[in-house]
Amino acid sequence: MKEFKNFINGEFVASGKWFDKRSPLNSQMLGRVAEASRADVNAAVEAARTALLGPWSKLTVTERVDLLYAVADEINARFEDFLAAECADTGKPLSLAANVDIPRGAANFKIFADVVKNVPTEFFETATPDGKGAINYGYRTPVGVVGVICPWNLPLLLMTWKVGPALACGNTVVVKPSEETPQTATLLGEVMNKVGIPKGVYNVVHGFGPNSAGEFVTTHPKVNAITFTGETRTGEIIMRAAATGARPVSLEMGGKNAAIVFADCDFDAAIEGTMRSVFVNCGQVCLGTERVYVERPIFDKFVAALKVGAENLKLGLPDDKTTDMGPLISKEHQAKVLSYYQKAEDEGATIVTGGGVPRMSGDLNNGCWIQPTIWTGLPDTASVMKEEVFGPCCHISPFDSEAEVLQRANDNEYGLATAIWTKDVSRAHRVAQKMEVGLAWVNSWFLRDLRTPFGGAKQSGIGREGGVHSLEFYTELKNVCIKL
Ligand code: NAD
Ligand code: 6OD
Repeated sequence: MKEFKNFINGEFVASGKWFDKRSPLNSQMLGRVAEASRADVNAAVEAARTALLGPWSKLTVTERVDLLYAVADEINARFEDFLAAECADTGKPLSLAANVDIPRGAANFKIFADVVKNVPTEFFETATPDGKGAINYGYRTPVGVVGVICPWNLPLLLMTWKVGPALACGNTVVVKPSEETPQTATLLGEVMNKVGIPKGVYNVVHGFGPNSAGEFVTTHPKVNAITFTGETRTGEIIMRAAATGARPVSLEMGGKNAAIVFADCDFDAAIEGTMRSVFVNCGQVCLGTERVYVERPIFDKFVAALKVGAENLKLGLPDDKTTDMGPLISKEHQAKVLSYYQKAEDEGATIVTGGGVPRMSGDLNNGCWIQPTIWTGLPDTASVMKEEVFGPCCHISPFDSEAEVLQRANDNEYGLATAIWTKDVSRAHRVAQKMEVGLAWVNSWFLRDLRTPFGGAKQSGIGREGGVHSLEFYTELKNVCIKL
């Protein structure tokens, strides 16, 4: 039986309590995971603090960024190991993880190494009454030990999206991966040791949220800042924990994203993009579309085309090259998504396709499979129009005017992302600017440039990460004023 241990001060450790990690494909045991005790978390924070003040702080910026480049190169050298671990934990297709999760896991170290190496701070000359003047310059220092709390949907990508900039800025980290996806964060410990990252700079503690590693990390007084990705309700709890000690938080949280498809769009591109934004990763992407608004003249044609696309998706094993979609992450999440499928039906939806659990072969029937699902006919007040499902499903509604669709699309407590499909450039800008979101894509979806600000509006998040914006969270910016 495989064992996934905590990684504390450069050592793989377990203190006695274990929990099971099962495959989402068939619920078979994949291995057991060491649950970090409070003492383990204390040890991880202590190791991080010692490294922060010790060897990590002694490196020059060039030495530090060279090490982060080596981390990225070593992830790429062990590409197949990371790929196998990520697909085993999540059940996602190899083709997806090989193109998105693992390359981005490596790139997240390089981009932030480059930012830290190349981005200057500010400088001002100030006039003084004696005529001699003063100069001011900005000087960045690390915030300290950063607690990194991660979700399960893109485990390596989302964890390194935070660990990359944190380390580049000279911080040390204590990472709490999702209990559903322990493997790639653990494997990264081997990479850190191999390339010579000093002990204690990168620590991993496994476990759950309340009364477990998540709570122990976020309430620890020597964790100086907390960066979190996950559900909005969890983010609220973490924000409350961070209030003790007035510690900064960066929160990347849930969404209920709308796509807006105008009649003048490139129809095939809009269908291709919406297929991805609804169904990729089995709908488990925070940026994913769950509400589709289509201008009335092309509504019927759009619904028919998306139905064909959804019905052609092949559900299957990660290593089958013809697989388009894997299972949901867990039985618990499958039950949650199915409860929304039931609510949609109870609230009067027309089920265009899907709506249940597919028949699989053999022991796959014990897995967390779900049918790609499309609804029409619901009012904007229905549960699946308001609440995040986080599954491979969407509702499609017709609209008649730009003003109407803007009002309806914005009428939601979340504000993460949107995708706007139109050939009218002026309208594209107008609508993108009026959407109450952190990320607006026009004629595309999830097209990423890692130098750009990433984050959510309203209940989808607090703060922006990406490029220079990450420096705002992962450093203290000090002003040094020198009287000449
Ligand atoms: P989750 O909130 O259930 O869990 C996220 C992490 O928080 C896990 O590691 C969990 O163990 C930990 N946790 C739970 N309770 C905690 C507590 N009380 N104290 C400390 N830690 C705690 O989220 P999830 O189910 O893993 O992920 C899915 C959610 O994440 C969706 O809502 C999705 O939209 C969101 N998400 C957002 C983004 C973004 O960039 N905005 C990206 C990916 C996922
Ligand atoms: O691309 C990214 O940097 C990012 N944070 C993606 C988030 C996807 C959510 O599931």
